[in-house]
Amino acid sequence: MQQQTLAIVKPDAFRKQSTGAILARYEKEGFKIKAARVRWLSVREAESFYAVHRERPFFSSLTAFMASGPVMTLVLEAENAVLRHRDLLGATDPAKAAPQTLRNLFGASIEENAVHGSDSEENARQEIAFFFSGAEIF
Ligand code: RTP
Ligand code: MG
Repeated sequence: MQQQTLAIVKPDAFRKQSTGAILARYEKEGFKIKAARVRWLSVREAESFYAVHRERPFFSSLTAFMASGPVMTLVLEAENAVLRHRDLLGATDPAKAAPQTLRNLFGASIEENAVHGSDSEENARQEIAFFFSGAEIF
């Protein structure tokens, strides 16, 4: 079943100009890019996007980081896209991410870990709607 997921090239990877390499990897792995946009989140938008983590000790640091520079938000489509994308990301901590995963290749720390990916089909739907209208997804 074709499925969509939301990816965010986070500010660390965007700053390091890793965006092109990440997009190339998506295409190589068979993900179709259905929407893509560069944006600079406000702290408030980052807080709203990561609201599920608001009680976590790293919340204020995470949201400041996510608002620290431009990001690229993407809608990716593939068979079983949500899980396949999470596998391609690797573990949250790049030091623990399997070789050749995006976080292993491009992440710097447990916070500056290069890419976000939706973790369930339901969250993917919500996260895609957070950033894109239906008319912006092709
Ligand atoms: P994401 O939501 O960004 O795809 O990452 P994830 O599911 O692998 O990890 P999650 O637990 O949802 O955490 C969201 C983001 O918060 C930052 N983080 N910092 N300092 C810390 O211990 C810590 N733990 C998580 C990371 O940027 C993580 O991706
Ligand atoms: Mg998460």
